[in-house]
Amino acid sequence: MRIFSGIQPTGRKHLGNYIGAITHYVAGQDLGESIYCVVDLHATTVAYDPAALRESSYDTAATLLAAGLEPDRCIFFRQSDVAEQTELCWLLSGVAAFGELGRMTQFKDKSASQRDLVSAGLFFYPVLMAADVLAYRSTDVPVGDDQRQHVELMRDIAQRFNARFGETLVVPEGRYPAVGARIMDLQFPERKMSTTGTSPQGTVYVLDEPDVVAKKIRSAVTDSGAEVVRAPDKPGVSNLIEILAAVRGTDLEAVEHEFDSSGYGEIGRASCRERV
Ligand code: AQP
Repeated sequence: MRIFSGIQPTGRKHLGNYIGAITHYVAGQDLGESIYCVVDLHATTVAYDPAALRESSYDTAATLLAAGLEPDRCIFFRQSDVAEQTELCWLLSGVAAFGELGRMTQFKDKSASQRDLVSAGLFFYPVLMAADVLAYRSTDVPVGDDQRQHVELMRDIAQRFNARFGETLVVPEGRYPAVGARIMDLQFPERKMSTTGTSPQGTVYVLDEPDVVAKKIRSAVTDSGAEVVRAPDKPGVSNLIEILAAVRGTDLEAVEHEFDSSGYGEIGRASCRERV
């Protein structure tokens, strides 16, 4: 097994990144050859300040090392230091379909929020992501649910490349966490917790102090009911169940069962007590 995943150095990393990706990077070190990358070139697809981007690449690297990446147990590097990845991106562009790229949800969402310029880089983002993974003949790609569409596209690109030029690229599998694959904003639980387009009060940052984390969890939006169960009309409570199960390493049913007679207040207090 060869694992590859990348993380953007944009903004401060949040609980969604931590639960959906970073903890799985750390665990991957025990499962096989693990390769992780701070994808600074992906961060240039939206407006950026070069000096700030250089700085946040170091901050993101420090966050991952603090979370448990060990350089003698994995390969950990910065995307822009390996020019061959960008070169492969260009070669893959010949088998990446324009129409498919235009259908990517992330492209549609992010291009709609750009005020000055929708860059061609934003459109090309998934091809660079495919090049990152395919360059290393990776077999497994641990990512959050929001990257599912990009992983499917990279599989299509690899298959098309192989069909045209002979078996060359390894077609990787996306690995999505069973619990915590899509952590939602605590204030707007119908939106995913994210670096951009999210609410500061609804986003728990990994560098937030414990009392700030507790305050954000305590003020999480729930709904007018009282039953602690996952349901489409209970996105806030469903999200708290997901977060608590992920940080405890239990399943979702165990959390529902534990709080089935105690109501929203108690699950909120229990979440505040947990340390990730
Ligand atoms: N809310 C989330 N729940 C679970 N996993 C998540 N990831 C992101 N948000 C959630 C996963 O974190 C990894 C690294 O993400 P990234 O930094 O490369 O950027 P992203 O996917 O675009 O996520 P952000 O932080 O939310 O940024 P914006 O606001 O720019 O979209 C990925 O594996 C991702 O799936």
